[in-house]
Amino acid sequence: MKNRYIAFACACALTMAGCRHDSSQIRMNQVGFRPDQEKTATIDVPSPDAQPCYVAITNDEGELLWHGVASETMLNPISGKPRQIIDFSYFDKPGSYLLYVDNGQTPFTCPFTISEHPYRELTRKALRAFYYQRASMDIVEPFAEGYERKGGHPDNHVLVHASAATAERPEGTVISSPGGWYDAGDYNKYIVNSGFTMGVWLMAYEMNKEYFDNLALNIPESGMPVPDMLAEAMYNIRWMLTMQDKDGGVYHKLTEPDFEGFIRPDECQKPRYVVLKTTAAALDFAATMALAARIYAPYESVYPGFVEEATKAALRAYAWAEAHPAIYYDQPKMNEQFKPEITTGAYDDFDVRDEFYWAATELYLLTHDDAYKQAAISHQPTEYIPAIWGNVGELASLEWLMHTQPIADCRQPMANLLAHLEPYLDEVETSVHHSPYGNRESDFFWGCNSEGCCWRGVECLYAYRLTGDPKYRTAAEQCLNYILGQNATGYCYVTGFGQKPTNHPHHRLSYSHPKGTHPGFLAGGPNPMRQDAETDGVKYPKDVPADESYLDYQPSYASNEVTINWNVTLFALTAGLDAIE
Ligand code: G3I
Ligand code: 9MR
Repeated sequence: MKNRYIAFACACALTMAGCRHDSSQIRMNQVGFRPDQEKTATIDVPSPDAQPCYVAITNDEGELLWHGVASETMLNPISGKPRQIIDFSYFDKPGSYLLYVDNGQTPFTCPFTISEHPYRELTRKALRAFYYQRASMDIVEPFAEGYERKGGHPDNHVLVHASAATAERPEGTVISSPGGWYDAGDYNKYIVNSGFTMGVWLMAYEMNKEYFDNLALNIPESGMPVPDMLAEAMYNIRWMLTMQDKDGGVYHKLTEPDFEGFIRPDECQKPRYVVLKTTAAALDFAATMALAARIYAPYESVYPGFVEEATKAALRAYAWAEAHPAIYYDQPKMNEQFKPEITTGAYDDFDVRDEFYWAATELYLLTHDDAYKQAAISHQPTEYIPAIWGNVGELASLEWLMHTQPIADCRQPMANLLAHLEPYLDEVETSVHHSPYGNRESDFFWGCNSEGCCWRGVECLYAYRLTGDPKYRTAAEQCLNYILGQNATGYCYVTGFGQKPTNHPHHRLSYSHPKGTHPGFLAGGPNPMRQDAETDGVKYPKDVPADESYLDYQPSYASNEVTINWNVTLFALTAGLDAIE
């Protein structure tokens, strides 16, 4: 073994310069590492009995800087594919390097970098993605950074759909509901998903206030006496406020009857409607406005009257929900009763206890009215479910943990968060991704890169903030490593980043723009349900494993769309890590 090793070390030095780059067999974070961050890579090996590979690190000139041996071979529990882990954490010198691997086939190299703030630009681009998503306005230089376009969907002539008709606003009434962000790859605007997105957004601000106060985004509002990150959010919050009816109820979404074609926003001509006021929309709206009233309180001079307006809107929406506690968005049923039929995204939710829990929590934190505290406690769920657009209870639990001592009657003390995370952290040492994510079939579904991976990383950041235990910071970084390349497909799932980035997202703005794919967007990720299979030529490889059921192919909306609720978890993770001094 010793002789072979010496021979290998010599071979490295001799053959480095001529060695081919091949990141397809090395799966690692393609954006970069902090100097004192744990650094690992996953390598494909030809068989389950492959001997540990010899590895080395050189500079771009081929100078040998480090060498070592990979782990024993492990099998991916989902695909059975043999992998080894390289741990080069000890190597901590900032710079650009090559990782050299001899896995018994053709030796190959993969570039990587070490720097003080490797996630700063990714955070900035992930936030700027929301500027690109703005409806109703031109995207112009110098803010567009190469992706300028004419605005579309002024949404100043929006029709009240029959499902939302009232005596004061009968069917066909024209209202104005401009602004806000397009939800995703489509051009519609949805209150439920907007509410969840604003919750994660403003909670991320609260956790990393100083960081975001100093993060310049080059948006039109840059330079105002308000953090760019809050100015960007206000563009969507102001739209949300226009979705509240006179009775306090909130329209579920603003939408064309069926999805628009893959054309530019300024080419779109379909009529747009506000539809059915629902309990979930009212409660997500109430939580958003109560949270926003707290967060923007210091900026009354920039947004005069906003705090009072948001507070009143939140109280009215919550009261409407109490008076209408079970109005659910059931699109097929709505279409049986009302025309035109609506076939766009549903964001349907038939259990609103979690929305009552979140809205009451935010109203308690804003007003300190004990009635809302009692309401929150009465709607607390008994099990700990990771927050997604349709289950927002964890947002409330994290707010209680961050803003009050775990109150005796708040049945979800700190222990629940840590108990929820522990089984995933226990998987890292035997994970072929060296990550607390991606090791079980149930990790893969529509939007899992966000709702599974990024959000698990954000949960770890909350655990780190609440306990100070560095293992949670490491776990959050391991989740980000997965997103940025240490995964079963080898993709860096963020557009514009890495050697093998997502390049063809299901995104009308990218597809219809002469410059194509916009940077900073997180792709949904592997989804074995494959709801888009056979539509528009979407064909998955036969017998593809769950963790590889991903197509970097524009028509694949079930694995390759981009959305606001996914991007907010991406920057909540990257900013939360980048903000740690
Ligand atoms: O959470 C369960 C998981 O526990 C289970 O193991 C898994 C497999 O059965 O399913 C998971 O639920 C999935 C859910 O996404 C996860 O959030 C559902 O199957 C899946 O149908 C659901 O898909 C939603 C999709 O619309 C279809 O309704 C996505 O969440 C949602 O992000 C997506 O939203 C669309 C909008 O409607 C329109 N705009 C684009 C946007 C993104 O594609
Ligand atoms: O583009 C739509 C995407 O935003 C949605 O998430 C997805 C599922 O609702 O639907 C997409 O629209 C497709 C439609 O469902 C089927 N015909 C092709 C449309 C464009 O891919």
